[in-house]
Amino acid sequence: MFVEGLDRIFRNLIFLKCKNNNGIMHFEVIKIKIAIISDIHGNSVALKEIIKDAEKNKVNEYIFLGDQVNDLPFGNETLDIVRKYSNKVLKGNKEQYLIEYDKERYNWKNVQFKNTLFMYNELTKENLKYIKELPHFMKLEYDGVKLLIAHGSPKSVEEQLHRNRTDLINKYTENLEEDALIFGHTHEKVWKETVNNKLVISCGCSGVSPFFIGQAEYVILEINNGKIDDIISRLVNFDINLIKKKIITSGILNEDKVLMNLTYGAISGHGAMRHNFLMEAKEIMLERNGKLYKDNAKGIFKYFKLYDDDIWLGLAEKYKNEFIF
Ligand SMILES: [Mn+2]
Repeated sequence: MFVEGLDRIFRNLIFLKCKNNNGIMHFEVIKIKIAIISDIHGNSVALKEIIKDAEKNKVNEYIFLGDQVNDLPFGNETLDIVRKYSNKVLKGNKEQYLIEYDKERYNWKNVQFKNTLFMYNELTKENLKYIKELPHFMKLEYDGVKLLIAHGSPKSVEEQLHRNRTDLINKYTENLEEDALIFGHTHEKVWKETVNNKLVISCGCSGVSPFFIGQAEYVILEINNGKIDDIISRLVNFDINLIKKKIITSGILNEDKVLMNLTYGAISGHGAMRHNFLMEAKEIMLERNGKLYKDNAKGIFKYFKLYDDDIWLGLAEKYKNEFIF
């Protein structure tokens, strides 16, 4: 571990010298490797495996695209790792919920909302302060290659740039100054495309992807000779049984078991169950109210789909054979 840490420091020293002493000290072409990690959602177990894999691949830099915390209840552990490895970290909608709750203190009684409250109460003061200071997007430059990174879209943490939203992707690349637009949030598998002569990279979901069983996806971007040389999607295994144990000992199950069942379902091969549950909940809620959101919600909470308890718990009863907790 100690040797690994030294190795990383050495790697970054070379990278920095190369960057800062342009014209003064000459180094032969050095590849810059950047690990881009999005949507960890509190899965510190997966994050540790990603870091191991990225270190083995000798990355120079780490970028985190937001939603580091929630839905899994290991937010502090996750943020402690993120803060140790990077200062290129964005906020996602999940951080924004905690930040705005800190201000608004909604008194919503919904069982589903207890997951957000749990994390809010768990976060250390230091970590709460830390997430409040994260930016929505960042402009970065490596060896002349310019990147615009965002969680959802350059406009908002909540906007979803799904692959089929060619209208939005066209809009955001049309007058883009940077060479690449890089984001997460949709939980789609990693994909990349060239649009309007700009590179568009959707970085997948590291913590709770419904497309893999016990595997986390992230991206390694390679910059070589002032050009993006390669975009590699990496898949690493993590221990879902360890997550199960950690969920049980975290205390979250005393608050709301349903979301944990859906989230654990997503990473253990029952992504379809999670999808169907949420679609049904949405349909029933819309039929009943004509809307999914609370009337008194402000800011980002205007997008927080909050289901009535009888819907949330009723569907839990319906799906109980597929629930593990
Ligand atoms: Mn998100």
